[in-house]
Amino acid sequence: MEQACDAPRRVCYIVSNELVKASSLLPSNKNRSLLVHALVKAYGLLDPSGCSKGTSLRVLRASPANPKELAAYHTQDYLQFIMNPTAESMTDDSDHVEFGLEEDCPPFDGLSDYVRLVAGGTLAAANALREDRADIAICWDGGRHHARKSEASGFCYVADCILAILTLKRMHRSPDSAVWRPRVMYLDLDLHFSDAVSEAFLDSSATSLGPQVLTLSIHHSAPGFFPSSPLGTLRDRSADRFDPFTLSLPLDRGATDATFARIWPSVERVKDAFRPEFVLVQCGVDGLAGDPHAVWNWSLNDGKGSLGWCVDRVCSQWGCKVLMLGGGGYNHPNAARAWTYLTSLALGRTLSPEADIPDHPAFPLYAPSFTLDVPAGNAPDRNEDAYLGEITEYFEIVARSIEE
Ligand code: V1P
Ligand code: ZN
Repeated sequence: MEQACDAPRRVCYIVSNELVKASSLLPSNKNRSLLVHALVKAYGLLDPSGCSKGTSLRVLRASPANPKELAAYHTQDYLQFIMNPTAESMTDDSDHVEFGLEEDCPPFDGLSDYVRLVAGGTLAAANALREDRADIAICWDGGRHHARKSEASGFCYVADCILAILTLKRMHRSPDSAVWRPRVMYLDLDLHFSDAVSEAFLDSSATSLGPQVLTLSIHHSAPGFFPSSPLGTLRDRSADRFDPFTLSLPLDRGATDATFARIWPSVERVKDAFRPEFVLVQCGVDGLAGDPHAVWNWSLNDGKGSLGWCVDRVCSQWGCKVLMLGGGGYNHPNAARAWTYLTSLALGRTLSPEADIPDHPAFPLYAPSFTLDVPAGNAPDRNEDAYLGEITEYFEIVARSIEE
């Protein structure tokens, strides 16, 4: 069962056998990529014939990013190391520790292909938007928001979000020779704070030409919860170095659709103040109910405030070009459900949450519901009304300072 959507849109979806193979080796998410793209295909979402009126779809292959593209952010030392991790370099010296290739980010067979293909996939999506070949571009294998210039961190080896923002913000000369400096909003919905992306653009707005990038991360924050960073808290607006273009919206345990519905007007208030041309949405799905983190209690498609509702607002109401990336999500069948459902929203072919999962080789993994919904559970929502009111006031003041 599908609902039609009339808004004309050109959607571009990034996938290739090489990308799926490489992503499926990621130690934190083994085989997730296979499951995700298999479910998207099983619903026929990539069949051009299934497009509703006014929507077109292009499936783009991800080709590996070249060294110059990676060096737009990463250091040569880091690239050289992760592109050639030999047994000796991993054991003989402490470089792998310096570059973060331990604990959360162990080296793995296929790492260099993985890095090149994920960056290549996200950049193909960003370039399709930048060159006005698409209105919405999707790369579910991207969204690696913890990787730094010269350090892998939190299951992230390549800073594809940052590379995409750098691409989207690049100056453009239009046919009439006017210079265009697009504004890019980065909205991160992952359970974890987007530390590396937020740090990369902190204070970058202080140029005479005005700010070009605004980052807003909605995430769980608590002592000891990864990643610990002062930037991930509700930051003191009166502090000397407060940057209204680097924003955090921390939520407590148990966040439900009702909490997201309550904070969403603040997100849109900031968006309206900043007036971005491009929005990059990091759609990490580890805040959904059923994720092994068991921190938030967010639904995929129960209605207002659900992840699907929020992403649909961005795609349908914001009037921006949208880059949708993946991120965290450790209940792999639920990640596949979520990104399939979000793909259907982007295509204006919203799948019914009650839709039966189509028969395909991974079908048994969708037991016991065999449907596309990810409903909330029973955990209590610890985000109190007073705190959410404080958030509303805080973001109203921030939005005014953005408008100044
Ligand atoms: O908590 C930590 C570090 C390890 N230090 C001692 C503290 N790391 C987390 C990393 C979570 C990364 C999330 C990535 C994303 O944002 C998407 C891009 O979702 C961590 C966790 C955890 N539950 O927070 N590492 C591990 N679990 C882990 C578990 C088993 C084996 C290796 C790492
Ligand atoms: Zn996460």
